[in-house]
Amino acid sequence: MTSTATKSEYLIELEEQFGAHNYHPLPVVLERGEGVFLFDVEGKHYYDFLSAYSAVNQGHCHQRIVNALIAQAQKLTLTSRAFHNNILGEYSKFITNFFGYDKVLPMNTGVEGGETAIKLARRWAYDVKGVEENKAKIIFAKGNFWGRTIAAISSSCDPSSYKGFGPYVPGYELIPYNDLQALEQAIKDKNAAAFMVEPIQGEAGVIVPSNGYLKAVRELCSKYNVLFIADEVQTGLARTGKMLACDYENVKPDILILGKALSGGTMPVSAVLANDEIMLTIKPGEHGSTYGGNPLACAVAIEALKVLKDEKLSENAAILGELFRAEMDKLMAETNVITAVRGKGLLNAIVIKEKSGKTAWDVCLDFANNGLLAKPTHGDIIRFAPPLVLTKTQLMECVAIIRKVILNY
Ligand code: IF1
Repeated sequence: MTSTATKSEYLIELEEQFGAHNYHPLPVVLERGEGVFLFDVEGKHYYDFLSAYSAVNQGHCHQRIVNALIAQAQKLTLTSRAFHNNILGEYSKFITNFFGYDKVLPMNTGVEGGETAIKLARRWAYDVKGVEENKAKIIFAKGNFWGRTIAAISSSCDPSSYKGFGPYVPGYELIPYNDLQALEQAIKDKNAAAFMVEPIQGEAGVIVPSNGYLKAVRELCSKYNVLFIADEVQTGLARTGKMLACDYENVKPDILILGKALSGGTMPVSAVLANDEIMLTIKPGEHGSTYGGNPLACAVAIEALKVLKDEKLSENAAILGELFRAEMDKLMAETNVITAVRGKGLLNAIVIKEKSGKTAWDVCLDFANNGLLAKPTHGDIIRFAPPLVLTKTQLMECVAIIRKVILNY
């Protein structure tokens, strides 16, 4: 560390020099989190408006979740699934009751949840629907994002995700999002196993489908005997103002994928939920993971789900979300910098018009200087997804920061 470099500059340089260059973070080095706040190594504090991509819906270092983590870590952390552990059964009962499914298959990351859902759908297609071996087709919506593995990028339309990583996984078909005619056309195929879709597309830029879309997806999938897989890794767990985004239309997917906030940001925990007809098609030895269903994850996930309910975080997200979008709409009317405001609950985005060479990235740098952390995506979109423990007073402080930066832009 040279004498002129700040602590942040030094730590960023270490990452640059010794870490792979697969991310382009804002130049902020964080060392502590508490509720809606993050603190950098220079002691400056920020409102977190990303929430680790919706993994910390319950707020940073939630006391109850951290306590559950510590208590379990002192007893037993991992046994693998070669043996039983005393928490997995309780957790399985808890989460299946919570969401109303027969069974859960525990995994770690969101992308593993997606992968598991697709394996289940293919197996179900062969064993139950009667699709000819190796012919099963999985349908996705264009603009989907479900992770970075080869299986996940094989369904991507974003060259920065897939380009240069081929060959890709076969048996996929892409249709436009929010297009029921295209869906019906695709799932009429006797080989169609499943339609996997985000109730709101996150990475695509918080794209909210038309009212009634999910209900119609449910009806079409039932009509043609095709599984409806909901990727609620980002939209689930109170983020959009309901426990699940699918709850807005009272629809129950055949396979539900959860991740991120299932651990309140403490460790990777994901889950795939389905009823017996689907889940029991996978037999012992046919799928799994060393860490999947580990006692630490199970203990943490139970507490993380209880916190969402006890603290009424979906209700808070719904109320504050309305207020936030109303404030952003007002701001959009006052300036020509914002061209769109969209979202549901506390999963929102604004679109920024490029102005004299300045972009959404510059806006986010300015937000950071003013004490608010948000990340641009696709060049001109800024996502706003604070922890759901945010209060109305805090939200209005954040609105003031956003206003100040945008009006000075
Ligand atoms: C990155 C965005 C969020 C997801 C949905 C599955 C996964 C994700 C709907 C996979 C992951 C991430 C990962 C992160 C960026 C990010 C993201 F910017 F791409 F859109 F959340 F906002 N399904 N989303 O959004 O979960 O395996 O990562 O646990 O840098 O790749 P994972």
